[in-house]
Amino acid sequence: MIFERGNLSNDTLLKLYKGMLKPRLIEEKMLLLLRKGQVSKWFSGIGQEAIAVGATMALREDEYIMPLHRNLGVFTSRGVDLHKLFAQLQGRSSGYSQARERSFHFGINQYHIVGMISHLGPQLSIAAGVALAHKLSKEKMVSMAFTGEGGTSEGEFHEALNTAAVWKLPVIFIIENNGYGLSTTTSEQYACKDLVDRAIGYGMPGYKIDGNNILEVYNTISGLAEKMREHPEPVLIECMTFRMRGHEEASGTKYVPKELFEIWGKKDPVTQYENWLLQENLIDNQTIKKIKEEYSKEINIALEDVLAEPAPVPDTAKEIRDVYAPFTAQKTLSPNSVENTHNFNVYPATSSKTKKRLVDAVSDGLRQSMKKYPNLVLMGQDIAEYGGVFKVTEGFLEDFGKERVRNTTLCESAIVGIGLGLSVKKYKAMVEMQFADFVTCGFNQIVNNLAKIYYRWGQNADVVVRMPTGAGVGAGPFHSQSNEAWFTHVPGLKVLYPSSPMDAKGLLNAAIEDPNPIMFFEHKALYRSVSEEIYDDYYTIEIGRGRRIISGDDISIITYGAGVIWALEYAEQNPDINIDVIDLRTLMPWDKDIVLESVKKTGKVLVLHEDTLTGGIGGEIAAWIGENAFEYLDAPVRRLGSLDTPVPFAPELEANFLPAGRLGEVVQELVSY
Ligand SMILES: Cc1ncc(C[n+]2csc(CCOP(=O)(O)OP(=O)(O)O)c2C)c(N)n1
Repeated sequence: MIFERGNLSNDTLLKLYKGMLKPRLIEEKMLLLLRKGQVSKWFSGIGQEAIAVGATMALREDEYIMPLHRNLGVFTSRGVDLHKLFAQLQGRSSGYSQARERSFHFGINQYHIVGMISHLGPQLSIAAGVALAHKLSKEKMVSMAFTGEGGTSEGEFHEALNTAAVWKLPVIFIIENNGYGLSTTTSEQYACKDLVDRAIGYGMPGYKIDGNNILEVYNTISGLAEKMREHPEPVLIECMTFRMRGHEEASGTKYVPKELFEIWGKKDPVTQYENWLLQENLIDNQTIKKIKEEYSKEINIALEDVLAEPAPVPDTAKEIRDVYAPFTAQKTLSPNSVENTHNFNVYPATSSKTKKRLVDAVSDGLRQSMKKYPNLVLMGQDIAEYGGVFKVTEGFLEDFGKERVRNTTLCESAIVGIGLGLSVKKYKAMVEMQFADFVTCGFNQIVNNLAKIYYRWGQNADVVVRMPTGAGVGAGPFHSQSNEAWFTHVPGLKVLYPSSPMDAKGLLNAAIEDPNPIMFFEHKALYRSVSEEIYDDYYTIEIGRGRRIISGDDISIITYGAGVIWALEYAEQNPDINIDVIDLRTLMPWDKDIVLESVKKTGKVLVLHEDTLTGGIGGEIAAWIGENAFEYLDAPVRRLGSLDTPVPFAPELEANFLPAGRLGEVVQELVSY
């Protein structure tokens, strides 16, 4: 191994050595504890320290890093408090995730580290999002994300690199090619010669380097970072290294040929570099011994303290509270001219109104939020010049510019991840799914990253995902689905689903104000078929409040979205039945008070939705009524949804699929029960 110091000072050379030594000593200690059963799981980075340490030290301390499971060296190089780190690893309350997360699945904003989730891939997009924030704010900074060579097979690798290249984002993508992805060899993982060659396909520079040579890692990355700060663009670096231990300690290394350990053992990054420092008289054995003793002492003290700490004591109220980032909605007092018919938080300043279709109301709200929040960035396929397929953002490009109204690549996952990266840097993001159906391609980022990140380590995800949804437009199985129930089931998300223009504008504004991740459903069939007079000024409507659309005391129809329209039509055609129609408007958290009030009034309830029946949110509402309002019921709670089939294309089949045609029958049954 040849070490080229270039113009590095003696001080830097020594710092790099100490930087590698610390994670090595921590790991050796952890392996001892593991044998004693005092650590539950350990993913070793032994033999790979030069990458995490060299790369981290090459960046400025305020530049974000997205590490993975073998990157202890990132944390130690940022000077993370060892006590808190060990408490984290031991599942103690004083750790960085309050015992909610395991191993390295946590971030620390103070040290500019975004923690991984178990899923390989998402870190790359978050790094791109942080880099986008740097570019928008004209900060001359880079971000950096790690992946193993196995992780490069994930779709997110492609999406993140492709989008970063198209948008020229200053991200350093590092592949740690350590030969194995669990037991999978590189020849079973990819068919190209070198992974770095993929950089050519993405249109970015690529470098293949010796990942065991700390000076090569440090010099390459610090040189590139310096250039990228001035001339933003992404770069791919493939660091060749070897995994000297099992995938995780319990899984062993039987499948790895013994000679590989011998070959790579001779290239150990710590001993190789140590020998070179000795040879160059940059360090002596006594100093090495002293450093090791100091580190061991620091490690032992921190560990002893942590091992003496009691196990966490659960506090259910706190657990539930921490699912969402704390937030108090802005409120204004009601001006005399405006009635509170819709649960306004921020009232419109005047009573001036214009008739608008639902699609125009969404657009109006979005435009006013863009004016109110200069840090709000819109992203979606074809949303700029084209104005989006439903024309919600028509004219936005002219008013707000290309930086804030961004046409995206066909990369749903990366775009949602970029939204999260933006919120790490205190931006707000709105991501438009072209159709709600395509959210499947961004599902992982939404349900695993956005939804859980605040609970896990306190970082909020200030992202609104707009979801043009629903059937009734003859669009077939993949442009018609109602998929809101996928998200109501995920703690950490809020799910909004307005049915009227007034609510659509006010709830969208409220969603953008709220720092939590929000799924915002807009029914495509209602976009242009429903219109009403709505307030011209900016206003917000309280999230989590349902609305009584018409009052009656024969039966309750608890519904939302297109269900509201069906219920109203039915009520109009059947004036002899007094129906209490409740529009939930928010599906998570939903308004239990208004439901209870309605049940008390009528004693007969139909929960109606367009979503397929089984597993729909209606089941949850019906169960809640059964548990909490049984004594007020005069009939079994009924549910009505679409058939449990995919959404068919032909209008006749689609009409049969949807529940509207069966509504009368069920209402009659309830009334006469
Ligand atoms: C999306 C996803 N699929 C599967 C896994 C299970 N898994 C965890 S680590 C790993 C191997 C990863 O290999 P590589 O990316 O090369 O990183 P290394 O562990 O070698 O550092 C696998 C399959 C996962 N974490 N995420």
